[in-house]
Amino acid sequence: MSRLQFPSSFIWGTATASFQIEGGRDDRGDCIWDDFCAWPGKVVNGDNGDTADDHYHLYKQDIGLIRSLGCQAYRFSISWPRILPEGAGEVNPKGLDFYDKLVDAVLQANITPFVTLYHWDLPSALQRLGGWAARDTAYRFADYCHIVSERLGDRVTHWITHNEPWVTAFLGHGSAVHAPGWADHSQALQVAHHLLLSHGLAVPILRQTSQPGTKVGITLNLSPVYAASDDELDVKAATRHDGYANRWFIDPVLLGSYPQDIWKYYDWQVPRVAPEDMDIIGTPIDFLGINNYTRAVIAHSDTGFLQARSVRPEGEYTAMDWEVYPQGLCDLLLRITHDYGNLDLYITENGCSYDDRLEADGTVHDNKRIAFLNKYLAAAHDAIQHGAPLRGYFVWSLMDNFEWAFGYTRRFGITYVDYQTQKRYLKDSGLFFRQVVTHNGLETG
Ligand code: IFM
Repeated sequence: MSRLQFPSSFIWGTATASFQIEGGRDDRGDCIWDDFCAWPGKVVNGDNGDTADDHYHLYKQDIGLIRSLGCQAYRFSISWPRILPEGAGEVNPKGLDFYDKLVDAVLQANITPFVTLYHWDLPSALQRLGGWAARDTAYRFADYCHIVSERLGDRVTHWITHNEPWVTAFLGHGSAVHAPGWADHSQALQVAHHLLLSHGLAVPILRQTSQPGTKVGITLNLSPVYAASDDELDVKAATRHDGYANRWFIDPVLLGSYPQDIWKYYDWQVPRVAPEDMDIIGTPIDFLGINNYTRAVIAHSDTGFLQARSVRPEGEYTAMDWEVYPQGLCDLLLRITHDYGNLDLYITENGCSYDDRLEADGTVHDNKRIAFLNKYLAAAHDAIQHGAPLRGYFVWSLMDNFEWAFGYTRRFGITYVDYQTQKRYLKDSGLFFRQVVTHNGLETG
């Protein structure tokens, strides 16, 4: 038996997001996901976030759970409509108080909060004014960040502006499978630009209103892209897909410019960009958060927005029908390091959904999840050995929760949640993760 040991300063954590776990609907304004859930046929079973995991009331117990795992950090997000029910204007004091207490409880448990400002719950009032398609929303986001960081910045030392802007832009506005449910690719590109702009506007605000030394970053969902064959057409399609899914977001944030190959390809669909925007978006950040679950394998197609189609390789798949491809995580981390330089990296999400079963004795034997985590963690370790400045890993998720358009039918947690009773049951993968955190490493062989 040998051990893959992580660096002594490595940070282990779990991740969640406000709409997916909080519930507490009466104490916040409406958001676009409330509206989407009410739209017949959009969310499986018509599920919604009204109660979710009732974390709004059970947060102390949930922090106890994180503490019992030995984690050094907890990544959660703030609900914008809980702070500003109308998106702007009057602040809901109860909302600020909730996060104030949450941050204190996290710190008291000796856990560092990593706070995400936007994990998809845009106030409905702002959607009525155009949502992210309206440039003004970027400025409203900056105002909201100011309000939050003025209150919490004396204690929060790690801020994440956005979670997965690609998802908001393209699933929310390109393919209509996420809120607000639009299907217009050129609009999605404009939305992506406004999300990036709002990130750039927020960075200096978060720094100014927090303690010296506070770290500010963004979380992108990134997947390594492989061509389905050596055929030149497939290789070019894979490069386009990489431009669309990865570089369209990393380049503006880290290089201050859109990737020119894909900009030219988009042609008339490119977003309107004001002269000052790229400098704002490229404001230096302290770390990049990476969410990775799988890879993309791409072949040429004669039709479609990108003239590229996904190929489904033989292999192992999770309940989301995402391929288990741990080598992709290592390839991705090394590629980011190679192409963008020595910026601190965190895996802010990684995990998997399987059809878990709660046994009569309260156990959940989720061996597939353990195998998944084992392989992805070994891949992360490999990347560190080869020079990736990876500083931490957050498993998605602390507990089962509302999985967007899949409602409660997909379980990603290392803790099982019985939604009828709101009881939590640590799964075998939770016990496994605790071992990893305790030993700061993995047993192999
Ligand atoms: O549940 C989501 C999370 O909100 C964002 N990243 C991917 C997870 C699994 O789909």
